[in-house]
Amino acid sequence: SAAGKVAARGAFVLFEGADRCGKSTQAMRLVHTLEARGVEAELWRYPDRATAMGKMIDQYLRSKSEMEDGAIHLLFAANRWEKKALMERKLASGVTLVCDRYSYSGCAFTAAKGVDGLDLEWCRAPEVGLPRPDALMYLELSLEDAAKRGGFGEERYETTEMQRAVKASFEAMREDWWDVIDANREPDVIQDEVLRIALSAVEKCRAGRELKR
Ligand code: T5A
Ligand code: NA
Repeated sequence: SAAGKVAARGAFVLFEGADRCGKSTQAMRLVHTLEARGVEAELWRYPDRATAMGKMIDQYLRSKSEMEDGAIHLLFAANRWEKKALMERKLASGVTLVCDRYSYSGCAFTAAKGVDGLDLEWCRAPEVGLPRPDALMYLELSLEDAAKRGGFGEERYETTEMQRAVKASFEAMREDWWDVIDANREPDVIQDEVLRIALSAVEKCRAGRELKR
């Protein structure tokens, strides 16, 4: 038939980790490096503070508004759901999405609050059905080394106790297929490792091969 060729799928490449581990730095660099190598790539980040829901999240994070812990958790998840169809269209059209935080941050941060009833299992429920990453790079940095990168900002969750609990939640969620990256190195050294992992995910998606998870 005259049916067009199906475009190779782009890869969903995700960075996760506690605050100041270098996610944004690595994600931005990766997009540039991939593009320079002819891989069509876009930088995505969550929360997406540009949407109506994202604006409510932004207000909450900047402590300009208060919300029940369950409600803000669902809002973070809804902020991913509202972008789901677009994300899937982009991936299907062959664009690789380099994403700065996703569902794993969503679960790690809410669970870290230690609120009765809002355990990891509860946190995961609204994430089920969202796109799963083809590669998840967990940037690992000790609290001490993170502290060397400057003081906390003004946002909610930027306290030592919260960050300690967030790291514990990530540890509890950690699965074999994640790539754990030592984030306490020079950005260029980290980027070499990040690029290898991303290119391998891009190749697998292009070839339509079974992914390791
Ligand atoms: N959240 C998020 C939820 O509760 N639920 C959710 O569902 C989601 C998606 C969003 C907040 O919302 C929470 C989590 C967060 O609390 P954000 O906007 O992602 O927060 O957070 P930011 O404050 O922008 O980013 P982080 O603090 O997490 O920092 P990054 O992105 O990990 O680190 P980066 O790259 O900005 O670097 C931090 C500093 O370190 C330096 C950088 O120059 C910068 O100064 N640096 C290095 N220094 C030495 N060596 C290296 N290798 C370095 N790499 C970077
Ligand atoms: Na960031």
